[in-house]
Amino acid sequence: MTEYETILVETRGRVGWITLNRPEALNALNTQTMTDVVAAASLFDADDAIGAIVLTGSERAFAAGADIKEMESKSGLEMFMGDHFGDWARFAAVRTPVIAAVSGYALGGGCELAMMCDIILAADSAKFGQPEINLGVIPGMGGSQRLIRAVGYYKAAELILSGRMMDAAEAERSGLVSRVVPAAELLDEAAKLADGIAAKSLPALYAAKATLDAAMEVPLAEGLRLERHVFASLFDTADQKEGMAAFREKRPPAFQGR
Ligand code: CO8
Repeated sequence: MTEYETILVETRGRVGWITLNRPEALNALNTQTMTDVVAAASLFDADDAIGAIVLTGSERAFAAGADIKEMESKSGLEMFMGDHFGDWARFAAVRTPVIAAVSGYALGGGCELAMMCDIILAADSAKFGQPEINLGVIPGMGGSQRLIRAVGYYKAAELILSGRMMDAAEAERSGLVSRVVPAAELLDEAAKLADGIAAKSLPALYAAKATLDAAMEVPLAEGLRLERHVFASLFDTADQKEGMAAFREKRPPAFQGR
């Protein structure tokens, strides 16, 4: 089992769980956290026995941002040449569906990390925001791009320019969060959702995620073309035959991931 410094990692059934674990810093994301999360997510992603990943934090904080104390003294050249935090792109690129289970603060890089996931489930205690403007900087892990796609230009502009936090209800109304649940039920709800997803056909999950990702980037006609090709390609899987036979035979499908 790989050793990690800043996260806890566990496999439960077909779900890989990653828990950010720097309580002394409200799970602020330093370079080691990035290394740990990317390594753990990559291992889960390479494992066909894993059909979903849950990323969570503590009750008080999902993550209160990038680690300000680690960044404070760096020069622009150091940030640029060190590609500081660039490796998070590898986390965003995992093919396995990832659920962010957010309780407490998801600020700055914490909000941006949640937005690298496919689904954001929030406790009613969750608080989202991009407060970088208060530090004399701007979002640097995707916030200025992904938040607009999630909540629209004007809401994103208000949040990024003012640094204001929004609560879970506002985040749900805005479309950032798929569902808000009582804080005490967050992990159970995340487990239920993840177990359900992980029981589906793995090739279909990868395909669905790939087309969802493409929708964020490509023009409609190109996205529709991709969707048609990917849809057709799934008819070469045993899982498609099983899924449709199970429907006809009125029984639950038993997917094999091929
Ligand atoms: N970095 C480092 N340490 C932190 C951070 C952080 N982001 N957030 C909290 N901590 C530490 C505090 O310093 C404190 O440590 P100590 O006890 O040693 O003083 C401990 O966590 C507890 O925090 P507080 O005492 O402040 O707790 P409160 O309950 O009073 O306040 C808040 C909670 C409101 C969340 C407050 O801690 C806060 O405002 N934190 C900073 C939030 C923030 O500004 N986040 C954005 C950071 S910048 C960023 O994310 C940029 C991302 C892009 C980087 C890309 C690089 C290329």
